[in-house]
Formats: sequence, C-alpha cells, structure tokens
Amino acid sequence: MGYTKLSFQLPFSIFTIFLLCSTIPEISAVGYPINVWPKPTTFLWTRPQAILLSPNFTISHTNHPYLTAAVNRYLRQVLTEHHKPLVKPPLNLTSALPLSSLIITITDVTLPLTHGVNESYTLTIPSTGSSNATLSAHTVWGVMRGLETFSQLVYSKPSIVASGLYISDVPLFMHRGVVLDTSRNYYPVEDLLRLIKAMSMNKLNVFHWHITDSHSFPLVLPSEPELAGKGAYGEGMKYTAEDVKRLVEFGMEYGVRIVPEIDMPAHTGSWAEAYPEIVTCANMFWWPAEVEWADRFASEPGTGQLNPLSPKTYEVVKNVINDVATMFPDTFYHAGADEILPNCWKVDPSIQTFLSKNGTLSQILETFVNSTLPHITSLNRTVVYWEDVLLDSSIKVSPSVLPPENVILHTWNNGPNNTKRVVESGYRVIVSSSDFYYLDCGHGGFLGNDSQYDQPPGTDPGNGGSWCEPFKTWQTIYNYDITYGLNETESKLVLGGEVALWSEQADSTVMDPRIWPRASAMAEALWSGNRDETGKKRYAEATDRLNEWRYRMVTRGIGAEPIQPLWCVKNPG
Ligand code: CP6
Repeated sequence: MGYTKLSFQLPFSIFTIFLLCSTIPEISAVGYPINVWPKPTTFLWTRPQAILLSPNFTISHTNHPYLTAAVNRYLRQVLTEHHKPLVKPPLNLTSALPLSSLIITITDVTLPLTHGVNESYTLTIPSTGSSNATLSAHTVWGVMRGLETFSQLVYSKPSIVASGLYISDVPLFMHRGVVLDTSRNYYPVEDLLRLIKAMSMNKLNVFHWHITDSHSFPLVLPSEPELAGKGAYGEGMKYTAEDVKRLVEFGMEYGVRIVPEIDMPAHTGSWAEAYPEIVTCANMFWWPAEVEWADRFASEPGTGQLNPLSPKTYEVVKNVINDVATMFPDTFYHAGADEILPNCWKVDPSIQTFLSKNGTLSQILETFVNSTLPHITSLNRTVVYWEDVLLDSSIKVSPSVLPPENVILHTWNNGPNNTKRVVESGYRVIVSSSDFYYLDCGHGGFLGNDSQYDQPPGTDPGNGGSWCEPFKTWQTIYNYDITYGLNETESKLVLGGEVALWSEQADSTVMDPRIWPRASAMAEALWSGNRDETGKKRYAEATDRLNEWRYRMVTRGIGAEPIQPLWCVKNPG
C-alpha cells in the first residue's frame, strides 16, 4: 500500500494527465488522506513528504483592502499556529530548502463578493523550497479559500508544510451558509464575529442572519429607532449600525457574505412594542382551548403578525426595508414569509370584515407581497422567501406574484419533496431541510406545563413541546444529498444549503458546540461532496479527518464539540 494519492474528478486537467502518465509509479484509491476540511475536489500528492516553512516566509499579492487583511492574517497564522495534530501525519520531513514564499496570482481582483462569484483556486507546493509555492485564482475570494487550505497543511513547531502537492479546488454549490436566530436569545457581536471566522475556516460563504422575530427586535434602525428601542430585550442587547458595519466588513475580510432577514408578515410580535396598531394577535400568549397545537408554529402560539390591510403597516415596513438594504450591501435580501397562522390574522376586525366579503387569507398575503416585493427588488435585491409563501397548505400566494428571476425559495419542510416542487416550478432554491439541517432539534421542550409532570414516577413526562426530534448527528448532515430525486435541469436550480440554529434553546453558552462540527459536515458535502473517488459515501476517512479538523478548530478558539473520545486516536482501527 503506497501513500500515493490520486483524485481525478477533473479528468481533463492537463496537469493530472501529465503526472498520471509520467511521475506516479502507483495509483492508489486509498492513499494517505490529506488533512484538509472540506476535502479539496482534486489533488495529487506524489510522496508523503513535508518541508520546513522558512521563518522569513512571505506571501506576495496585489494590494486589495480585503485580500491584504486575509494575507496578513494567514501569514501570521502559518508562522505562529504551531498546530500539533492528534495523529502525527506520516510525512517525511525532507532536507530540502525551507519554503520561503507563496506567490499569488489573480485573474480579476475587481470582482465583488456576490452569489456565484468564482471561488476556485489551484495551489502548488513544491518538493523543495528552491521553488515558490503558487496559488492562482480567478478572484480574491478564491484566493481566500486557497489560503485556508494552505494553512491547514501547515503544522508542528517549527512550522512544516506538506510538500510535493498540487490541488485544484472548486465548490459544488455556490451557496453554503449558516442561519442564526438572534431574536429568541441575544448573541453578543463577538459571537457573530467568531461565527464568521469559523465559517471561513470551513469555506462557508453566507451568514444568513435571522435578526428579528416575535420575541425581540435587536436591530437599531435609523428610520425606526423605536422598533429596537422598545422591542429589544434590553439596553445591552441591541445591534447598532456600527455593529452591523463592523460585521459586514469583517465578513468581507473572511469571504463571508451577510444576508439579513427581517421576518414578516408573521413572526413580528416584537414590532407591537412600538406599533401595536399594525400587529394582529400581539401578546396573545395563551390561546383559547379551541386553538390546537396544530395551529401553532415554531412551538409557539401566534404572538404577532403584521396587518397587510393597514396602510400604516407599509409606512413602517418600507422604512425597515430601506434601512436594512442600506446597512447590508449584499444583493440577497431574506424577507421571511414563513408560518403565517390563520388564527392570528382572524382575530383582527379589519381582516374579519375583509373575509366576510368573500376575501381570502391568501389574498391578504398577496396584498402584502405585492406591496413589498417590488419595493425590495427596486433596491437591486434578489428576495429570498421561506418556501411557505408558495407551498403552505392554507395561506400562500399565486406563483404569478413571485417572478422566478427575482425570487429564491428557501425550503425547510419535507426536504427532498418540497425542494422538488419548488424547482419544478422554475424557482432557484436554498435547502435547509429540518430533517437534516436543523441544529437546534433534539434538545427537549421548552414550554413549561405542570400537567405533563403530574404522572406516576418513572413515566416519561413528555417533551413539553419539543418540535423537532431527533438530534441531527454530523453523519445525518454529511450524508444528505440536497439534490436528491432531481434531474439535471432541476439540480442546477439548487444554489446550495444552510444549516440553521434557531435559538429558543441556544445562546452564547452553547453556540459553538451546537454549530460545530456539524456545520463542517454540511460544508464538505456542499464543497466537494460526500462520496469518495469510487462513488461510495465517505465514512471512516471522513470521521478521522473531521476528528482532526474539530481538534484544530478548538485550538483556533472555536468551541466545536467532540465526535469521539481521545481513546479512539490512541487505539485506531
Ligand atoms: N422560527 C421561524 C422558527 C422556525 C421557522 N421560522 C422553525 C420551525 C420549525 C422548526 C424549527 C424552527 N423557530 N421564524 C421556520 C423557518 Cl422544527
């Protein structure tokens, strides 16, 4: 068994064919696994060797505000991280000259960080430091992905780096994200910065920030200061315009876009603190007995929905949209539209009147979409809506008000099936199937209810309103194929996926371990897939590599939870 590693998912690469024909004496499908997460699409490693990284190592690059920040960060990291792997890589440290430079070339440094930007790169690390390492990419953002890969190949003290290596890497899916809900519980800005940092380490590129919901409105908006003034949990629990600017800039330095979500028209109870007149069923925390569990969403009774029939609603909503679009430069704008409760709208007299004249709840939602979607689109934004806007069983709009060129749908129920329904209608889709990608599930209920506990000893007191058992393991997430059951045309409409941390039972104290390393599992599946060269689902190899990766994340300050006891490393096999 040799350590030669050949992966050839890009069979037309001239470099691949060249090495395959002349240099590699033996081609093995089970060579030494490269310790990079997510695994690169294609790599060639002639020998399991490493060289010293010169203490005067340099990275040459063109000046660019975000790239320069990234280069300086990675330069410091490779010289000072001195990572000590759990399992010592069986690489021969050759006596070749230390590697003294990495030379970056970029085809177009002007391309902005947007959806679909080219993130591919090639990285060559020579066998001897008498040559330079090279990193080429089409864009600044591809360079950032390549620098991350390079940093993961460096370890030990003094720093050494895997050598004699060629990597050609490109993501399978363009949209690879994390949703974080900062309404049910507040997260300090430092947590969000650390999340962005960890996402970048995993080559994830979209932080979908579910900023507001019924529980609190933590975003301070210049045109509507009362929303956070009255709707935030407290003085220290707000995000100011300066905080947002800092996060957006930080994201650019790490190649992570921030897509804001101000959920509406449902999930808006917190708006009622400032504007009770535009919110229906606000503060109806406990519903009459006839309102069953089936009439609740997110395990909550309706606690507020905007009234689409009130003109005042649109005065506030337009100010909110304008401010958010000004604060967040990304071209995607997530406008929510999930989980509208019929009973919450029905308690309102103006809505009752409309319904009594043969109007329908779906028409009320159409009114809302027609009064907001063109406005958001006019600000040069692509709108993302949760799937409910089209697929909900009772309140949904007709497809004619949702132009597929302006709208992306975000699926979260019944993953494969709903994704299929949406792409069949020609919409682009982002997948967050709750059966696979919901990180908050499996942590027990949260609605206190004494009667459930009033049972004989030893009986299960029930889950108290837990709504998404079971816990999703990293394997569940890793193995999920987001284009399952789709044909080729349909698969092209799948932009990617997002794991989601809803925060009814999460805050700062558990954020890192709830997200990592499970988000890493999605990160690899969406970057280079979850199968090996032979088409078999990766398992043992991915487990060992993820274990190493989780450990490196921890040493980098990310509180990723363990996937194995240390004993497994001492007793492999
Ligand atoms: N909040 C909002 C939520 C959820 C959604 N939207 C949610 C629904 C079901 C589960 C978990 C979370 N808490 N605004 C759905 C998109 Cl299982």
